[in-house]
Amino acid sequence: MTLFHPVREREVTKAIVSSFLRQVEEYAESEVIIVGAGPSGLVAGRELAKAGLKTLIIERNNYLGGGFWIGGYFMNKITIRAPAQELLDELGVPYSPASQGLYVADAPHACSRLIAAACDAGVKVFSLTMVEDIVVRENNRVGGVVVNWSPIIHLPNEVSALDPIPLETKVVIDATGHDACVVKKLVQRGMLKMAGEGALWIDKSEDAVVERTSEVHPGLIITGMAVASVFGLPRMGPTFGGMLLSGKRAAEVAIEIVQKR
Ligand code: 48F
Repeated sequence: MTLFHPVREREVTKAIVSSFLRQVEEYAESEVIIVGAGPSGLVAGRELAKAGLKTLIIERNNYLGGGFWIGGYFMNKITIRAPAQELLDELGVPYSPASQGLYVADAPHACSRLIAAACDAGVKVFSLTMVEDIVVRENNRVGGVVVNWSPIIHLPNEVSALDPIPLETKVVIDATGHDACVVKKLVQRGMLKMAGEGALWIDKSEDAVVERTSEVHPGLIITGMAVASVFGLPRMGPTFGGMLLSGKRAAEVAIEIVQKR
């Protein structure tokens, strides 16, 4: 008599492979693809899935959360300015006041609650998957992304000549942070300009990022630090309210686009 139910190795293999392949097949087409699972991407994903949209997040790392997981200065703490602590209340993340209108929370707690909330809402995630290009449609509208396994991209070409996988969608959200990786695919082809992010100025940056979260090219929305990189806005250091509220704004813009299409 053993504690666990008897199971053959082949059953474990089949369970994982068939479940994964079913998900790839199902998400070969989605309504929204979010590239990057940092704070802005996770909030956008949660809002979209809550609104009933078929939403896929693609993340190149084997962990989710981006800079939200690490917090500031490798010290595992995040700061949030009012009114963004309301989102922490909604997620059930404990925090304490640091000074007037400024709150501090444990990054792993905040991040894991946000990841769980996005998953609970119905977001699907492909991790260890890197977006390496975009799919375009008429008038260069963005109609999807082209992905590959992250480790493949780091192998020399002669070893890894592997065709990437195209995934279709109605709208793509670039939530890749400072790098703005999806935007760069358009910049390389002369379809969009990118200013590069400005110097640090906390007071200016967060409002500006939320305000300028928008569709910057047909089918492409930017959120989070990608907004600062595209429009030359100041950076903000380890304060995350702007990221969270930018993610909310990106979801609102995406819902409008999907409803029109
Ligand atoms: O950098 P990141 O956390 O982006 P964010 O949501 O938040 C920025 C803050 O963390 C912080 C800040 C403000 O407080 O300055 O930096 O704008 O998360 C971006 C995620 O995108 C992934 C990357 O691994 C990270 O988890 N990513 C980047 N490029 C790709 C990608 C790519 N080509 N394909 C898939 N994922």
